Amino acid sequence: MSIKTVSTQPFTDQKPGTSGLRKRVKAFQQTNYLENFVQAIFNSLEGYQGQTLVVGGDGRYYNRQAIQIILKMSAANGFGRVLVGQGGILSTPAASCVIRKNQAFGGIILSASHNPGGPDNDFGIKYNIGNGGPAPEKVTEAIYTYSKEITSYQILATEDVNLDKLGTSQLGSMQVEVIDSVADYGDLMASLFDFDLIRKFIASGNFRMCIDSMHAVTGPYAIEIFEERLGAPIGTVQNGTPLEDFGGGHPDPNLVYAHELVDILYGEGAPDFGAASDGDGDRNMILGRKFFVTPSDSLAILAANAKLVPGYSSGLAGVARSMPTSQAVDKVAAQLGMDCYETPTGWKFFGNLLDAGKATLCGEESFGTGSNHVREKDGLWAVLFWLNILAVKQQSVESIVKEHWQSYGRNYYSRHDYEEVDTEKANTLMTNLRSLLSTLKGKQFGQYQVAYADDFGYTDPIDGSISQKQGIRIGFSDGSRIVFRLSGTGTQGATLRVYLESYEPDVAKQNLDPQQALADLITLSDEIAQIRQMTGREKPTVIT
Ligand code: VG1
Ligand code: CO
Repeated sequence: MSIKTVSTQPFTDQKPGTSGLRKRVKAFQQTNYLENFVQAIFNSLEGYQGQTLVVGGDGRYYNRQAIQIILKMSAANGFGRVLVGQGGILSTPAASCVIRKNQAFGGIILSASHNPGGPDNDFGIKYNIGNGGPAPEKVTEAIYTYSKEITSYQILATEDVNLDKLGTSQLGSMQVEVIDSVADYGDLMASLFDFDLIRKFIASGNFRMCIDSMHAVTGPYAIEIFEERLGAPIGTVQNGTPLEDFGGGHPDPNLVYAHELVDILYGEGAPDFGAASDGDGDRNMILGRKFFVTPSDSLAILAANAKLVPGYSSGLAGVARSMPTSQAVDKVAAQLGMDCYETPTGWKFFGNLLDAGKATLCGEESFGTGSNHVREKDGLWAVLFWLNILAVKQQSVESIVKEHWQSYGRNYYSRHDYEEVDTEKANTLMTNLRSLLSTLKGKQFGQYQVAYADDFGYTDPIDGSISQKQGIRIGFSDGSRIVFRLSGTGTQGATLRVYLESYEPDVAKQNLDPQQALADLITLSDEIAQIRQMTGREKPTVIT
């Protein structure tokens, strides 16, 4: 077994986005493309010789090949040990859990999350640091810099590792340990939630649920946790076998892509509770019988009820949400007298707040919720949190949400996505908006008066790092908002996201369809940003 030094040339497009580097599989299959990026990660790190690295992915097409390359490169670059999930499988939150539990130096997660998989679709890779969370911007920038200067990489010339057999083997002077993908994560969940109570609740027969893993990574996790540990009937988890192309589906848990689950929860004899997760298991969608819980409301409701859950019974240090996420959780924080932080989009911005003990729960409008138990958002954790609350309160999902609105008011919320828009047009739309900002304050549009208009900038309260241009916000005097930003996870053209929010304290007016409640703001967003004209689109591709 010898270490080979292979000469290579840089690619210019290896800049990590909101959550790592995401490209078409075909891009990753170019000679040296993956190798360059992995070497750029290693080149950006210091002090990892002899240390432990965690590697795993969401099981999509190219996962196994990529893992073999990463293992051989880790050995050649001097890591002491790699922990890899069996079959190459580790959900994003489970990888975070394994990094933390084993005090690993860091981890490499292979996923393009909610993007479709298969030979003609997407693949992704990201680096997580020793706290288990996504690398902060200063690390991703260093990786990008190294990727532009790279001239060679190191790899061990050796056979592939058997990823399916649990146990330890030797790769040069590095140990490879194939670990159970679910065990550590399952134990962590059991330590946070009242599994006995949830088991009794499920066994009572008064409660039925359905979990959709969308043929993505959470299948084995959900089967072990819900069916084996909590005793839910076999078949509670549907689409529970991870497939390389997710069965041809789009593993994004929202009302559009998780339609199979939606049809069940809105159909005849619907169960009481439904949930779905995304490709890599960090997102969740929560449904009651004929009832959808918006992710922003879900975060607020978890925060308001945290004391009912053993892992959070002593209260929360604070909460944090990404800027475009609705302000529902702010209301809870104000009432409970805790701090609420507003960060840019992407989980990497929560890491410092969690490490410093300033926030306990965090969330994003994009179906992501999590806590200080790991450093990633966590889909099944959110499902278990809901189950724990339901088991304690013995109420329906709908009545819990409606009671919440009665106490705190309702934040009507919706996101409109315009996918695969021409990149130049999308950039022009944003530039035009930016140049309007200084003229908007105080302007009246129908019933709405602009209270502020800016491009969101964030200064991390812990390390002082600054992130600019994180989304354009237009806030109105009645508390409603429109936010515009371009996606940092797409792989084709640009995706414009328009986030709309209004606040309704009057219980009598809390039962509108959000699209209806937000209709004026939707019209206004087009008037201000000229969306239809600039994108050439009559309507959004996806509304969540
Ligand atoms: C999207 C979401 C963001 C989320 C990110 C990664 O990013 O809006 O909230 O953190 O995906 O989620 P963007 O830049 O496309 O808006 V995941 O589940 O891909 O790891
Ligand atoms: Co994800």
